[in-house]
Amino acid sequence: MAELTRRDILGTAALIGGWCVLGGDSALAQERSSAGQPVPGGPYSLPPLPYDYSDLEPHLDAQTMKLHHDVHHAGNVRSANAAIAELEAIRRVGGERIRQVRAATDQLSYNLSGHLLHSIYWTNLAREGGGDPASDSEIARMIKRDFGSLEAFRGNFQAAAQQVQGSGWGILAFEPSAQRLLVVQAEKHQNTAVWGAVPLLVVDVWEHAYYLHHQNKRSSYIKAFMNVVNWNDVDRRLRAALERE
Ligand code: MN3
Repeated sequence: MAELTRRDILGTAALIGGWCVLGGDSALAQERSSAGQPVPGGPYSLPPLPYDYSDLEPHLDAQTMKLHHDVHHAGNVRSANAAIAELEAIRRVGGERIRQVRAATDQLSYNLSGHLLHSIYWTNLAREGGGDPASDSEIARMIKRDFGSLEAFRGNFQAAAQQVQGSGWGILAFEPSAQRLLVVQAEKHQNTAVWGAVPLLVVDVWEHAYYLHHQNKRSSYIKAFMNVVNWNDVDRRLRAALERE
């Protein structure tokens, strides 16, 4: 029992420091051996891209897609699973460890939000995407109702994404209590969000999403993103959200 407790505490300390120590591997070795892989046994896993890395070129380049999915998103998955394991370890040794709980909860919010948003981002894109949503789709109807026109929505959405302070996301969401669409921002992955709102269309405006191809020109990347929006996926997400209500 004493041994288990000591191991738990050591594991806790390692994770709090931002490192996930599994099976005695160093954190760096773990990082190298498991690139693109989730933490074994964790509740979250990295979804495969629904297309090849190069399929969205010339709008989104293959190298960016590969690094973004295999490294950045995978990192969120690993760290979300690590935060879950960390909180379990803290509870085993007594959940009153305030600073450890705070740090692990913060890591969970950041990384799980990142994982969830990236998972939507990939499916929001398609080679044959772009243009306007089908005129008879639910998403087209609600955009016109709540924003006035597709053009007004586009202006609002692109400006919100462009003006995210630092790293974050522009998000079109369905807000269930008023049954309306909203454009919101997320700073980092988890801040300035609206509780209960369901993300339908998300544009990642972290520099890792565009810097290799678009350098510092976030607006150029956002325009390129709009050229590959999979409106069928956005509409499917809206109809699923409406059915849940
Ligand atoms: Mn990203």
